[in-house]
Amino acid sequence: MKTMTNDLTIQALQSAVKAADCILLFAHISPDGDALGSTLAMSLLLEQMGKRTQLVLDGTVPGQLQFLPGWERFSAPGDVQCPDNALALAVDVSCIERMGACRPLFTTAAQQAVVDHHATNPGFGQINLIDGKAPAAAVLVYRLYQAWEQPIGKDAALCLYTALSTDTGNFIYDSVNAECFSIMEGLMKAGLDLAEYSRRLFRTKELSFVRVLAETLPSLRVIADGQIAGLQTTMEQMNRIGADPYHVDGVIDYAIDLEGVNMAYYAHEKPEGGIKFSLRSIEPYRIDAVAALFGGGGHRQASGCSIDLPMEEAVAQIEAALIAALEGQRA
Ligand SMILES: [Mn+2]
Repeated sequence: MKTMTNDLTIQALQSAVKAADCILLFAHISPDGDALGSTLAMSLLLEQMGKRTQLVLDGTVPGQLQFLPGWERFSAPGDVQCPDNALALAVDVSCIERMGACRPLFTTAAQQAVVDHHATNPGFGQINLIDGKAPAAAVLVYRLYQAWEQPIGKDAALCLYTALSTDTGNFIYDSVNAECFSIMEGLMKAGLDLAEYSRRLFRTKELSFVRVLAETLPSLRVIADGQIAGLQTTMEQMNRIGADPYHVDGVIDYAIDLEGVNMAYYAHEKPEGGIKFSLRSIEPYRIDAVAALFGGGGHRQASGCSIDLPMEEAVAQIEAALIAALEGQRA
């Protein structure tokens, strides 16, 4: 990685911000809480410093995140004209392909910068503030507030909390460290309404999600002596419910959280045909190599891939690969 997370990078970013007339902020496709929360918190920081910002996104803001202050400010890349002397800043974007249709706009800007926390990020800006150990992009944005001695307002606190809590599974992933809680101390002091927003983020479900779940749970398959569980959803079901693609998010938990399960898959049919798989495993089991077998990727315990076959055949291939992986990894 041709990047460093140090004072020099933060200084270089500050100089680029000062020199720019306008800062275009980019989140990634299929935006999540961290992408949206960190981008919005970054724009609040820059505006507080007297800069003009524009938020750009290829996609829509999920309904469940439409409480984020400023969520409606995201524009489609086609609706944004790149101003002269603009700084393009990608936040939580692990590689340039994750910008989707925003990519030409990003590269057109006078200068490009990246603020991210994916260890695999190649550093696709001229300035790359990347910390692969940070559990969320929000951690880097918080550090910028501190480095640039800017106070955190109530809106920014909500954006940063949303980003940090969603990327850490509500503070339970391996990546959680003491810094998360010192950030939380700062956000609570800034007036974060934790009870209200933790309920919205981690308890409240959209009706379409519960309907997808109700359709999907009867498909539960448990194989390999209870160590592998799988679920599947077809497009016919999705269309009948009127669910959006993001309504499948979180369904995989019902497979991997089953007692005794070490690996899980969730097969959901894509609108254009073929099957998308979400894969999960429990430490010490790894799932990333299984995803890679089918041209996918991700993290050790959370990965994904696609197989362009009908449901039954795709599931048979994944199950065979999971059984082989389970046996290969058994001590
Ligand atoms: Mn993230």
